[in-house]
Amino acid sequence: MDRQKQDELKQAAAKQAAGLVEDGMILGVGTGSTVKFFIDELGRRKEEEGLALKAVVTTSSRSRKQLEGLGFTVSELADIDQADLTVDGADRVDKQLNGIKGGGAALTLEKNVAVNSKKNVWIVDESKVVDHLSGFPLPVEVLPISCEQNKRRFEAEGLNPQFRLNADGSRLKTHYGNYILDLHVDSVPVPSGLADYLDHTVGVVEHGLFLDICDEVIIARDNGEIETRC
Ligand code: ABF
Repeated sequence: MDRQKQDELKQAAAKQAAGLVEDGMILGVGTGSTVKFFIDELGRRKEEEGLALKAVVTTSSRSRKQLEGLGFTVSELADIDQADLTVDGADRVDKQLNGIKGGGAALTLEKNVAVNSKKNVWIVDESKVVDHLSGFPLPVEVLPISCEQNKRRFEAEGLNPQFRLNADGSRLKTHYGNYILDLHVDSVPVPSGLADYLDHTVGVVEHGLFLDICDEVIIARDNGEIETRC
C-alpha cells in the first residue's frame, strides 16, 4: 500500500477517535504518526467547535509540541489523578486487544499514562491487526547499569535481543536515559508468560507488551471501512 493511502487510513481512524473526546475531559494523548492525525483533529474541533478539555497529558515531546502549537496546555501525569480517555497508536494488536507498543521508544510513559486512564482506545490501520502478536520486535527498556547482563540473559532465553541504535550507530537512549533492547522473536505465543518474565527481571524498566489495557481498537480497513472492536 502506498504512503498516501496508508495516511488516509490512519486519518480516518484518528478522526473517529477524536469523536469520542468530550468537553471537560482529562485526555491522554499518545505518540506516533496515527496520533498526529488525531491531534490535528483535536485542533480542528477546538477551533471550529470550541472543544474545551479539563487537562491534557501526553506521552512524547513530539505530541506535546504539536498540542501546544494548537493552543492546548499540556500537564504532567503527576499533576492529574487519572485520564478519562487515552488515545494512542499501536504497533501490533491481536484478537484479545493485547498489543505490542513502543516502536517510538516511548513505551514507559505510554504504559504509565494508559494504566492511569479510565478508558484506552487504540487507533490503527489494518496492517497492524494480527491473530497472534507477531511481526514486530518487542521493545524492552533496560537500565544501563545491567543492560549487558540482561542482553545475555535474553540471548540465553532465545529472545534475540538487539540494542536499538541511532542513525550514527550509537545506542539509542530513551527519555529516561535508558536503553532499548528489541527482542526479535517471530511471535509471542504466550504474551502473559513473557510479560510475567520481563516484569520480574531486575533491570527491566518496562516492556512493550500491553496486555488487558486496551478497551477499544479503531481499525481503518483497506477498503475504507472503519471497524471498532471492544
Ligand atoms: C505509539 O505509536 C507506539 O507505541 C507505537 O510504536 C506507535 C505507532 O505509531 P504509528 O501510528 O506511527 O505506527 O504510541
